[in-house]
Amino acid sequence: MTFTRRFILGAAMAATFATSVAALAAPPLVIGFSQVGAESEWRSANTASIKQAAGAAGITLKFADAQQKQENQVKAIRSFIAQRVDLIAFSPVVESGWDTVLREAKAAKIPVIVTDRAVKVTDPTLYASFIGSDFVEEGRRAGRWLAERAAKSPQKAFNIVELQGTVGSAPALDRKAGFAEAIAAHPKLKIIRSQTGDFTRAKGKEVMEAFLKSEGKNINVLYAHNDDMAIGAIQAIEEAGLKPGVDILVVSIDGVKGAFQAMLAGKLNVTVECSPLLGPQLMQLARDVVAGKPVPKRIVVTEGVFPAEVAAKEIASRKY
Ligand code: GYE
Repeated sequence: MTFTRRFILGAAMAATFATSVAALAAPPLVIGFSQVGAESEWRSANTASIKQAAGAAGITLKFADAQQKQENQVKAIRSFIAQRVDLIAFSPVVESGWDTVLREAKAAKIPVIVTDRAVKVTDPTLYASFIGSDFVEEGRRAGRWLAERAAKSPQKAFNIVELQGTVGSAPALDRKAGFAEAIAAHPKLKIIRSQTGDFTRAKGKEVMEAFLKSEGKNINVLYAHNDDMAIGAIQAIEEAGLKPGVDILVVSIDGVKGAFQAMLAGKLNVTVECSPLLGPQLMQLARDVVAGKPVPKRIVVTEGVFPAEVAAKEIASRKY
């Protein structure tokens, strides 16, 4: 090898080495993430997805659980600002009341991604992007399923009791609105009681017990805004000596494993899918936002509907 060739080769190797050292030395992206809580199977799967995806992407995740309280989320966001993270992501427990803290993030030049649940803010530039499901459509899907089922039945009236999610949360407001819209043109379908069960099993059971006490055999359908409340309510129905899925049709949303098991046991009639597996997309989006790339303001997750008849075929491939 001539001197010149050796020199070029050496220089090239040194350059490659320098680049990889620079890449290694670049500090990892730091994301502060404020999670709603651990209220449901959906939420646990969502948390796991986000933690795994951050690990796989080499992103440092500062994770804060708000225990379903907005004030805890505001505190967490303020602490992420003080720590000067590269980006803040959060799943807002309720829709309203975020303007002030998001303005503080903007003033500190820390970009924000809203995930899972939407926020209502006066200034849309307060966040870079919102990635999550179309909850109104999920409500419509539940309503359409019921309308079709009712249309095929000789039964004249279907009295519905509704278990709403957390008061003021996007999924509770939207799933209620979408369902109401889908059943509006069907005189057989009527909501007779509607109350919050806060997206938890315990509350779902408790409120269903109260519904059963006051309405008893008058109830033909339970529409629950999530599977956990439906599962809690199923217990209440059984304890009242009735057959869930038969005496009372059970319609819910999420598509978690527990719902598939309930369908296989004949106790739940349908679950509308809402995917919690947002982690990988969220990490990619965070990288793009921090790199200053243009990103869509709204990213909608694609989802399906699973009636009990397909539960046996689908359960093995369910990831949450
Ligand atoms: O449906 C429910 C959870 O925001 C989509 O929150 C989420 C909802 C989900 O507690 O199970």
